[in-house]
Amino acid sequence: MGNYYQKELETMPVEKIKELQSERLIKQVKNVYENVAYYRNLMDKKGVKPDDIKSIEDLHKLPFLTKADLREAYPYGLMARPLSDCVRIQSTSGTTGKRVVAFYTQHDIDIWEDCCARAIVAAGGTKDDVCQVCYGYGLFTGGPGLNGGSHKVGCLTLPMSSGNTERQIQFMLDLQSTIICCTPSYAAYIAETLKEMGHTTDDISLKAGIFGAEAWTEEMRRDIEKSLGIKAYDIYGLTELAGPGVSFECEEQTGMHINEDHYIAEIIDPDTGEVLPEGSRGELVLTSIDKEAFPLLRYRTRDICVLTREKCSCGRTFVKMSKPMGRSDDMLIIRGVNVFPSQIETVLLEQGYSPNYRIEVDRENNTDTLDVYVELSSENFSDTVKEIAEKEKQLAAAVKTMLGIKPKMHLVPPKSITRSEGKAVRVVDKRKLY
Ligand code: DLL
Repeated sequence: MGNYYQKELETMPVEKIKELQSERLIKQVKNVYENVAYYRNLMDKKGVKPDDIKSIEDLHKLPFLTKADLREAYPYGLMARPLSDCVRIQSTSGTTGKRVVAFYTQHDIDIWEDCCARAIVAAGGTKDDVCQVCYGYGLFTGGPGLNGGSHKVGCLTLPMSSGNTERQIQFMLDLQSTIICCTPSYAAYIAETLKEMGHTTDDISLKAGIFGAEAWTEEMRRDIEKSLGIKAYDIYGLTELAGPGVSFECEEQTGMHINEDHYIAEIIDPDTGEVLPEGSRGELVLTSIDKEAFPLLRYRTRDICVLTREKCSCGRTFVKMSKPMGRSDDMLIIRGVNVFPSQIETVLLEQGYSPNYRIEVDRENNTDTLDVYVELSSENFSDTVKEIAEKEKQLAAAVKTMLGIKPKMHLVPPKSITRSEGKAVRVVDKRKLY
């Protein structure tokens, strides 16, 4: 049996969870129908009225929401509360066109932070811990979410944000941090730097890490656990649904418990939209049943996973999701940043290049690399090496402005990128993440 932050909720009998979900869903559907014209139109188009939703068994009748809807309704079109009731926004990494902005009332912040507190307590956190948060702060949800959760648990919270790794390690040594929260790739990088600085795990006091925001394998978990001398816990979430803490791992480390008092999870066939039975592999769809400002009903996460409700030794009754096993769209997560290949294409076209390009993603020394190969036009091909190097630099800067991360650009001779006879294969992801 484990430790809980909100024991009664986290260990509620499954029947009770379902009752609570039904009750909250009915209320939420009414609320959204009355207050969100965008979703009301979707429901009307599908011929569903709030009265048709009598329990969670009726959830499948509701229309889906997708990232495309969020874009269409940007920025205020999906809000269920007036702006004056909202106290915060968070957003996905600053990319034009595909930006997602989520709104929070104080109540929404509270439940989000509770979810993060549950994750910290499940990882063994108590008020005696020193919790070093090295997820990015700002618009990204990682830093603010875990920071709030850490406060709720009563840990001494180190709001480090990411980067400046030697300083991270200095604080870790001086303040004897016991819990670290960051992306798994940053954890691996911290471990490597610790070693380079001549330290061993004996010099640090870490006991647990809470890692998420990107895919990571069991091998990576074992490496991090060994190199930092900790137990590594997975945490999942997405900006649209608040941020980290939609689900979190307990000491069993066999999947992440979804906070079912706040979210209803379904698995669908990504091609047909049909709801699949428990245990099937498919796309995760989430419904936020008690959010006020930005409640999303049946939001398609595009993350492929499996749900299981086997008895867990930790005593929690919430359904578990497997690690995401891939995506049903072409989004890549590179150094923690969500990247759509089409965003890179937009920059290339804007800068006058051809749409003949190849994106290569790999991982070297636990850091993601991004290489973009683009064909020169026949006029530009005669440029000098210096001119070409200058163009590569400009293009890399333009991509950085769009994505927030800098690629290595390679301008290559015309017609040197293999043409495809079917769907163009523009992305080669050499990382073995799933
Ligand atoms: O990454 C929220 C977060 C912050 C989660 C800190 C955990 C820790 P977004 O930037 O909106 O939000 O990206 C969401 O990241 O749809 C998944 O594809 C991926 N993702 C998040 N957590 C995990 C995980 C945050 N534990 C997208 N394993 C999601 C694999 C993850 N992928």
